Amino acid sequence: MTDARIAEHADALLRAQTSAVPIPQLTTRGDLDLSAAYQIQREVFTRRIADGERHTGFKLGFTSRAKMIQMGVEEVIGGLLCSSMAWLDGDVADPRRLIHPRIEPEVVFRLGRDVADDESVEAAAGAVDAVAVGLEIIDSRYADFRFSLADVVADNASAAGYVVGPWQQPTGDLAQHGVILDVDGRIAETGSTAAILGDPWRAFRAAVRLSRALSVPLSAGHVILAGAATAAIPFVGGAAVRATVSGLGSVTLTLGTPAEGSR
Ligand code: OOG
Ligand code: MG
Repeated sequence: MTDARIAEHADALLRAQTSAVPIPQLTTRGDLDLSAAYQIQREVFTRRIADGERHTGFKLGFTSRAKMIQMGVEEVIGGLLCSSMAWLDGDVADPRRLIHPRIEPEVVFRLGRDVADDESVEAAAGAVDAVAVGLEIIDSRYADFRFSLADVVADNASAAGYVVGPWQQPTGDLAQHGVILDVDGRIAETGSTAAILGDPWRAFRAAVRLSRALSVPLSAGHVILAGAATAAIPFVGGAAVRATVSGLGSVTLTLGTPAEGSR
């Protein structure tokens, strides 16, 4: 794909995100292969960084069957996280910046040091200095939240926001922890961290490999989202959504109503 075409697709996605108006899938306008899709993802991100955002980490998508089945996509994908996506536990997110947001529970890794290009993925696990429960807001820039694999890759794996609960000491055992997603105290989804590629640590290693294939640095202070263990649920105005992972604690995010969004 030509640079001009990549720039055109990046423009469209960036405009959809900043105006909160969805666009048709890019693949309805011609072929898009995965490598071009990742180039578009990177181009949008480069523009956001040029606009003053900071690179804060990396996310995986479709690491669980629940997510693959929900969205009809069968391959693990990566996306880039930046500072304007980061919320604090208990925050109220502004719905005016979102199109049709959904929210899902995540396991989050924090890096205490850079991951070196030449270290093994096993050694890279030693860079993790904390783990936590998280919530991710996904907000496809495509109409009706529908996309092909290449579309969703170009759209940065639908990344729109994330919030991290209290950091915990990293533990080798993350594989069999119960996951609960509740809305205003009512359970909406339940699952197990085993749904995340069998073990969130396996997702961490997949993130190291994928970030290398994409030449995305993993640096001290970055967070890595392992991918949701359950299907995502609609994030509706006024709803307080909490994710709990047994042994890791809880984290909450509320979506404001249009009149009261905090930012
Ligand atoms: C893509 C994002 C997938 C996950 O955790 O599996 C993802 C989407 O579902 O729109 O973030
Ligand atoms: Mg996710």
